[in-house]
Amino acid sequence: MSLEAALRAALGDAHVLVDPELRAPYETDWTGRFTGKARCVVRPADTAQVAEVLRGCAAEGAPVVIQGGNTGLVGGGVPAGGEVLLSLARLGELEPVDRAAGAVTAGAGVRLAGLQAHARAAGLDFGVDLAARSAATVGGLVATTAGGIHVLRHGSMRSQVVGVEAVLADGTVLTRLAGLAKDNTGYDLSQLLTGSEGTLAVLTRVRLKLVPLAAHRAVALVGVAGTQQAQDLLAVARDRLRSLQAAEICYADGLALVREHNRLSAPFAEAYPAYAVLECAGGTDPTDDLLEALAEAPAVLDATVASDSAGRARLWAYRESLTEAVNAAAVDAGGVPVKLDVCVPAGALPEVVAALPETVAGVAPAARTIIWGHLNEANLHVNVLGAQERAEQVSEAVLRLVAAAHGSISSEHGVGRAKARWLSLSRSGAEIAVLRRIKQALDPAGLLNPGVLFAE
Ligand code: 2HG
Ligand code: ZN
Repeated sequence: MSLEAALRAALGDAHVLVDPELRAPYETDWTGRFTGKARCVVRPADTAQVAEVLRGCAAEGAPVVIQGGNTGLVGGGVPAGGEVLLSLARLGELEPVDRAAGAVTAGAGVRLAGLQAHARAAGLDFGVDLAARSAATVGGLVATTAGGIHVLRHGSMRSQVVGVEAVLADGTVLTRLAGLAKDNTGYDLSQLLTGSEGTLAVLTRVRLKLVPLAAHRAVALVGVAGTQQAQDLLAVARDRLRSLQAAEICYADGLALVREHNRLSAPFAEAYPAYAVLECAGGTDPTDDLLEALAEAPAVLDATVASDSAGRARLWAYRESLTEAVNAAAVDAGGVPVKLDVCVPAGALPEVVAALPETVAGVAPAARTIIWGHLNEANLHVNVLGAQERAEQVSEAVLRLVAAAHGSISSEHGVGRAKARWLSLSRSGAEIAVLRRIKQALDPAGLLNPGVLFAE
């Protein structure tokens, strides 16, 4: 029996897609930059079916690429060519919130927005939030250690994961979902698989910690003179605002793109070189505290604050629409953006931001570099327009600049295929040797996400 026939017998005809038209939506990433043909797309319904798929693929030595919501930005969830594409979208089961533990168990295919709504209905919240919330799935968020806008307060995905269920490449199911607050019984497999980008196992269910639900929120959009001033503002906000949960930065060029794409009015009478978005949340209304902190921060050139939900969404839109606005601008110009996600030491942030446009121009003179990011973590999203043909050179130049500043070549999007060849800029030879030994131990035939994390 062919692998496809075995997969059909296991999953049903409707969930093994071989028709090119049906496969197509799975074969290209959201930005249009990464694309490849899958041998077939399989859509298992539960852990047992995932195990059957992996046993079948292992028997034939067929490589597998794993996909959640297909919102990844480093090509880690789309085929390079010829793999079985394992979509976890149907693993959408959400267990009732465990109020005693303050935790919930979710299937890999549960969407972030669904998880948030589920937690909120039980009077709790989920600690991670990001703009792709309506499509990004829990499995992918764990696999890439996604960060987002609330890392300042709650940490990244890694801090939320207290247990996982996963299937190894040979079909073995590992279930560790108890999520005990203290559990000191050897290597922590849940944390090992968190951030492993589908290279070690397929996550099928995860146990996630929940956080208190804040009844009140306030958001400020602040015009500042530059990166250093935004950091000065952040220092005041962190000192004074225990309710601070987000601190973001974008610049005049990015804001102009967003305004054009979303037809938004200017937030202030004047344009400023940089903009910070601050968000506070708590059990009591944080608006007055936020206003006082802004009044005490000399870096503030102008500010607007919103406490009601429509007003907060209006201010967040200037920051959260950047990805879509940049993509639209790239598509209008007949291309796709080159996207890099990096982290630098906080003290190096102003100089790295200042050096980036010139660094890019050195290898792609006609390119436009749009930067934004998570101010508190000094996590920059470097988006380059008009450099599709020079993507490798641009990536190399930016990542070398970041490495020279003692930063990381991947902050929260993962290494994927996009950055695999530059892994050695962030990890030593000794470390990479250990990573490869772990890969070899869990996936000896190298069937899971080949080309992701480790260049082939
Ligand atoms: C964000 O923070 C996301 O906006 C996406 O991580 C970043 O599109 C990007 O480069
Ligand atoms: Zn981000």
